Order: sequence, then structure tokens, then C-alpha cells
Amino acid sequence: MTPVIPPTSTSFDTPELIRRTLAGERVPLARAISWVENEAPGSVELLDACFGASGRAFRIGVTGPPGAGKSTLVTKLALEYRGRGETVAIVAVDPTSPFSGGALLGDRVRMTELSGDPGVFIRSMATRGSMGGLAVHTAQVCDVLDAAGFQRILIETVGVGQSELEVAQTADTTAVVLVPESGDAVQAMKAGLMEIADVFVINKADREGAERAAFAIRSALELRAHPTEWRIPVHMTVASQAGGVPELVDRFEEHLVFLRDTGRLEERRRARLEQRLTDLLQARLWSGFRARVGDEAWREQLAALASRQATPHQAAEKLAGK
Ligand SMILES: Nc1nc2c(ncn2[C@@H]2O[C@H](COP(=O)(O)OP(=O)(O)O)[C@@H](O)[C@H]2O)c(=O)[nH]1
Ligand SMILES: [Mg+2]
Repeated sequence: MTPVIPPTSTSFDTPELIRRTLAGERVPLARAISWVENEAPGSVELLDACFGASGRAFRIGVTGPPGAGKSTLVTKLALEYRGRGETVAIVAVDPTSPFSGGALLGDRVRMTELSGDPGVFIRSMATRGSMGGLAVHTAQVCDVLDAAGFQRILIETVGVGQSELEVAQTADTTAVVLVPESGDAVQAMKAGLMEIADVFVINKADREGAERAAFAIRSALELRAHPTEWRIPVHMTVASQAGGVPELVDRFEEHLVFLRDTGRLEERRRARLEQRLTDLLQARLWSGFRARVGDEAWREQLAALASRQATPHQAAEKLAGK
């Protein structure tokens, strides 16, 4: 029996997909992002075209521990930006995000506040990909959204682990979201969040201890060895009620102006592009090298290592000479 093949959804050839994505059409845009995520055959051509048309959007990373209220906040931020006439794309790199379909029903219902608005586009990142990992993929997806004309891109990511920190760093501005519970400031410093924050948010400020938490972070910031010209704001929000959200958007926009006026925006973007180039090249050179070496020689050296007949340096030397 022949299997029933479901009718395929509209298919695009590469030039058409590129043209319609750049024109900001939603269906082609969604397809374009899937191409990027799956590293589909036309994706490099697509990315090249998008790269040339990107650089206009302001990318804002929202990171912090699970449950801090990032998704809630991102929803309200998007609404606020819409109220100001800006188009918004949301990229969720958090598997538990309601935007990824991973969260509780209540969260997903909340997200419907944004549905039906053509000025909002929501996308979750499902795969890590081979070409340089999650951060590279996120940056690429942001390029596509940027090229499609979205003016603000909000990137939600869980602030745990190195790869998530790298994702946060693909943004122009990074907000670290914490909650009032004591110990968060210390934990933030440990997790490396302190270094990447341009804006601190104490969300759930309706709970006790928000002022204290804000004070603790401000004190920690003052102790930093290299204060920058940008005074990192510590801002309180009640995301569930949109409390403090307009002011938070003001802080973001101030930071954008600061970055532009001081030349830091260009500097940051250049540093990030260098990182992206490095990531891509590493992935590419590594897979080329690994294919050249082959499994047999690889196993041989591993065995020599395990039996102490070769040192790691000697084994590396042998393989590198292949
Ligand atoms: N009390 C209070 N709860 C909040 C606030 N913001 C979010 N929440 C709740 O905190 C929980 C986790 O929120 P979510 O946005 O999914 O957090 P995420 O894991 O950081 O994305 C949800 O039940 C939200 O309704 C707030 O400002 N105050
Ligand atoms: Mg979330």
C-alpha cells in the first residue's frame, strides 16, 4: 500500500523565498527561518541576502533564571513597543518558554495577547545546528527577522550555562532579570550574568524584598573594577501587571542612544561578528579535519593515549600532520 502523502505546503524556490522574506511576508519568513534552523540547501544564499539587508533592528536579550518572569516580561515589552509604533519579533531560546510551546497552559494563554497582530512575529529556536551552535543560529535567525523589517527583536534565553550566555551576547543590549529572593545578586555574579548585563531588572517587585535585592545589586555594581560611562540601571517591574514596563523600554532606548552616540554599537557588533566568524570557521575547519583524519587514525591515537604509549600532545601532533 502506498503511504498517503499529505499535500505539501507552499514550496518556494530560493530567489522567491529571499525576495518575499525581504518584503516582510509572514509565511515565507517562517519558512526562511526553518531553512536556517535546518541548514537547508538554500539557507546560505538566503542568509547572505539577509545579512546584506540587516543591521537596522535593535536586538535586546532578556535573560535570567527559569521562572524569573522573562516570558511574561517579553510579552509586555512587545506590547509596549507596539504601542510606540515599533514592529517586534520575539525569539525564544528557552525550551520552557510559552513561545516554544513548552510552558504551562496559563503562560500560553497569556501569550495570546500578542496573537493576530501583524506587527509581531514570534519564533522559538528548536535546534542547535551544526554550524557553530546555538548562538550562531540565533544570530542568523535575528538577521532574517532584521532583514524582514522588524525594528525590535527580543531574544528570551535562560541565563544558565555558557551557551545561553553566548546567546544573550548576540544582542545589542542585554537585560538580566532576577527576582527579589535573597541570594540572587550573588548567584548572578557567579553565573557570569553580572558581566553581560546592560540593564538589571528585579521582576516580581510585588513581592517582598525587591528594594533590598535592587540595593544589593547596585552595591555589587559599584564595587566593579571598571565602571563604564553607562550607569547600569537596576529597574523594578511587575511583569504580570505590566508594571514598570514603559520605563524599562525607556531604559533600553536610552541604552541604544548611548551605544550609538559613543560608537559602542558598532564596536559591539563588530566584536560579535568576529565571534560569529570564528565560530563558523572553527566548525567548518573541524569537520573538514575530522573527515580528513578518518575514524581509524582517530581510534588508533585514542588507543595509544589510553595505553599511555602516546601523550595528548604527541597524539594531537600525529593527527594534525594528517
Ligand atoms: N507575582 C508575580 N508573578 C509573576 C510576575 N511576572 C511573572 N510572574 C509569574 O511567574 C511565573 C513564571 O513566569 P515566566 O514568564 O514563565 O518566567 P520565565 O521562566 O522566566 O520565562 C508565571 O507564573 C508568571 O505568571 C510578577 O511580576 N509578579
Ligand atoms: Mg520563559
